[in-house]
Parts: sequence; C-alpha cells; structure tokens
Amino acid sequence: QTDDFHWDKYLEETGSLSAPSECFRQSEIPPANDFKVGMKLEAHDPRNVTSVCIATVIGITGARLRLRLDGSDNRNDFWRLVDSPDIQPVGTCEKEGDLLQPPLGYQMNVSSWPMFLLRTLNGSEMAPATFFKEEPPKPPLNNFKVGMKLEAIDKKNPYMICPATIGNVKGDEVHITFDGWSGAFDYWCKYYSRDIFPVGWCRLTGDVLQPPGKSVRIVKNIAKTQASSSKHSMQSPQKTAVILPTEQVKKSGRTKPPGRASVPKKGSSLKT
Ligand code: MLZ
Repeated sequence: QTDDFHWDKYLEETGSLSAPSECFRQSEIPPANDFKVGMKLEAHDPRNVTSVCIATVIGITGARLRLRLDGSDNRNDFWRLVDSPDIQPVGTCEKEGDLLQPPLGYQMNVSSWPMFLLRTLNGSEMAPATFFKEEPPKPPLNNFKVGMKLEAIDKKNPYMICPATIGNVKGDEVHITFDGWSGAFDYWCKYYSRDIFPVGWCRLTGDVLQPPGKSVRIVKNIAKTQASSSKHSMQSPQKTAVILPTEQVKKSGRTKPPGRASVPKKGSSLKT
C-alpha cells in the first residue's frame, strides 16, 4: 500500500474527534485471534441465519476470520470477529440437540449431505473452544455524535475496514459515512453494531485499514461566516459538502474512480 494513513495527522487536519471506545460494542482490548487457516467451526449461514453449518477458516485478518461454508462455492465468503455470536466450536449444534444443515446453495444432491458432513469432518482440524471469545455487552446508550470519526466495515466490500464519520444519529441508529467516498457506501446501523470500531482498532488488531477515498468533501463552515448564531460548531458534513477532485485523483491508477469526483451540477444530488 503506497498511501500511508495516520489517524493522528488526519484527525488534526480535519479538526475532528474520534468516537470514544465506550460508544462501541467492542472489547476495549481487542480479542486475541488464535485461529489458523484450515480449522473448522460451526457458523450461522449468513444467507439463511436459522441454519448452522460447518465452515472452514480461509483467512485471518486482525480479530476477524474469513470463512467459507463447507459444501458451498468460493463466491460467498464472509468475515466474522472471533467474539462473534455467529460462530461456535464444532459439536455445539449437536450438544443443543440440533442438526448441522447444508449451506444455502449446497452444490450436491441433498441426499449426499450426511455423507458429505462425515467426510468433511473426518480428520479435520477443529478450532478449540478456547479460541471463541465472548461477545462484549451492548453499551447502554447511543452516545455517538455527528462528526465523530471511527473505523467501519464497508458492507459492499466486507473485507475492508475504512475511516468513517458519524453523519447522523437517530434513536438507536447511526449513519456511517465513509471518508472520501461521497455517499456510495454509506449505511445506517444500530449504535451497537459489530461492524463499527473505534479509531485505532486496525492498528491494535493488525487488520488492514483502508486509506480514505480521494473524493474530498469541502465543508463550508457556516459557523465561521455567520458570526455565531448557532451554539453547535459541529456541522453535519452532509449538509454543506461540495465534492471536488483532488490532486490524487489525477495521479491514482484506480480501475473504478470514486463516484462524483467533480463539482456537481446545479440540482444534481450529492448522494450516490
Ligand atoms: N473497488 C472499489 C472499492 C471501494 C471501497 C470503498 N470503501 C468505502 C474502488 O476502489 O473503487
């Protein structure tokens, strides 16, 4: 990675604050990731959450596992934290009197499932129970404020954790806006979502933090031009953002340029 992104510098440059770690449903000290590639475990099928399947650890990234359901294809991999309630040691399902299910999109005839299961588990390395960590508790209240910085999973590219800003807060939900990406990847989630992390999470876990996109929001500070009619200096970046191309846009050799890397035409929407 050529871009080297540093939160300290970035927070200073953008004059912003990071969301306190108590706001998140994450351990203050990230859980250790002891899993190894090839280990098997039980996981809820992300496409059919009521069924529990056998999954194989395909990759390790920070405190997360890249998982693939046994009997499924390689186009539906998913990522889970080692303290996710969606994963458990092999044998848990049976102990609870349930049956392991074939994944949605099981590639063979269902009649072959029991034998497939037997074969896939036979001689495989199963992740020990001690590797699975307990999910941290929900913080009691939504303490996020507009403008706070954080690290968040890009749901369209779930292997990516990216710098983000709280764009809006409504009840127990927060609007996650990705820095430098003009809205295309933004989403609403619960304040206690497991997909959002405090600033510094990736550095602590060894996961990869993507640099912000190149589409820079120039935020007009209304508070500066209109004396001080408002008590709140923290302005929602969404409302006054004008997106301009930066030097890096010209330099970068991206295959897909970030959307709207130009001053939008009058009447055109900033949201992508
Ligand atoms: N392939 C895409 C990734 C965009 C990721 C944005 N994350 C907020 C691109 O480079 O355009």
